[in-house]
Amino acid sequence: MERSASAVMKTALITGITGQDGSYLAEFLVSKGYRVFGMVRRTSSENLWRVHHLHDRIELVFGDLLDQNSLISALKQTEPDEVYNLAAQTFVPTSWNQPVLTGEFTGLGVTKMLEAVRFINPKIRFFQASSSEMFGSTGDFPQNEKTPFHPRSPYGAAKAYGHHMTVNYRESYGLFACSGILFNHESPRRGLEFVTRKISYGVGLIKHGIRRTLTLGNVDARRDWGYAPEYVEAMWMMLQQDSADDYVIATGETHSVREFVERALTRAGLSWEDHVEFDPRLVRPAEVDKLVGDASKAKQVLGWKPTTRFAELVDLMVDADMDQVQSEIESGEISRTRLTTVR
Ligand code: NAP
Ligand code: F7E
Repeated sequence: MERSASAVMKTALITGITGQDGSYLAEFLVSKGYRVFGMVRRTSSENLWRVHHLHDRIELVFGDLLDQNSLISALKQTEPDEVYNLAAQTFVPTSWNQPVLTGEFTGLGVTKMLEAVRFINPKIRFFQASSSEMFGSTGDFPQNEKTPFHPRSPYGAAKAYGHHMTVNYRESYGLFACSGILFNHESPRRGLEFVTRKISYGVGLIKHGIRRTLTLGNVDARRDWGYAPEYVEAMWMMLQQDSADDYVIATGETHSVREFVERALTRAGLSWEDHVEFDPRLVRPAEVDKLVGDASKAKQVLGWKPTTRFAELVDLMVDADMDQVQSEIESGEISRTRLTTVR
């Protein structure tokens, strides 16, 4: 691929650019003057809605985490200074249905990308999107970079493997490889199956008279929820340091799913009694009861801190989904297929 005329312009390759974080990171890096490449896998129907608005500012290359040569080829084509490995099978319940595939995407995929970096250009700076799910059922609160892992799902176990491999490639080969231990982060671009978006979109459907109920599993689980655009800035900050390291990225606050639902319903002027139902099929084989992160290292070293707090996050997601449902009604886009995905 032809290199830009500008000698100072940095180049980044983002895997998972079609996902929530990939789209925000692409926007952020474009705003910083980067040449941004996104790696996408071949799909039978188009899947670029989160990055449509960037179509003339990003470039796409084909590749799949399962295919080692495609990663090598993506690095050869794009010659990046920085690689952000955001691609993964990210939905925890799916990881029990497809544990092997999750291990291959979310775990081994990291090693495949690290090997590609080592082989093509070991000077490339590498970011791995690790997860608070690695802490699982640890009894230590709040969780920091030294808290032991006890993952409670195939997803959490695969992420722990990817994290350790990132650390190992730094220690064994001197790669500039960083692991961001990211606590839950949300936005109006979150997939509809994750609980926050399921709630905000569900509330939008109820408010517009399309649905009557929101059906949920364990509403007592507690999470540390932040705002996704702020988390992608932390990823970039990690790769701008003099040395590579690992950082917890979190708000330091924990709230239950119940609190999220209550705030969302209140925002829309709806009540729990009329609209929320429990479905035992949504309860997981093993739950992570409580997560809360301590991001003081990121604050001290990177100068990163979260600004969007819980109530503001819920409100912005509900407001966005009220508008989203309204525009889907107007365009006729609300289809039976779309509704069945939000069980
Ligand atoms: P997401 O919206 O589910 O996006 C996942 C991305 O991975 C999509 O672009 C998807 O492509 C891509 N992908 C999946 N399998 C792939 C494969 N085999 N080859 C190439 N691409 C593949 O996830 P997200 O919320 O943006 O999360 C980004 C990263 O941060 C993930 O690694 C996630 O595990 C991690 N993380 C997220 C959170 C959070 O709260 N959001 C917290 C901790 C860690 P398609 O569009 O083709 O499916
Ligand atoms: O569940 C409970 C559920 O699916 C949050 C991913 O980005 O963050 C995410 O994983 C909690 C769980 O996210 C429903 O049992 C109740 O306790 O939104 P979630 P997650 O599992 O925390 C981590 C950090 C990642 O790395 C992952 O990639 O909500 N819950 N009722 C429900 N969850 C869902 N999805 N649907 C329900 O109906």
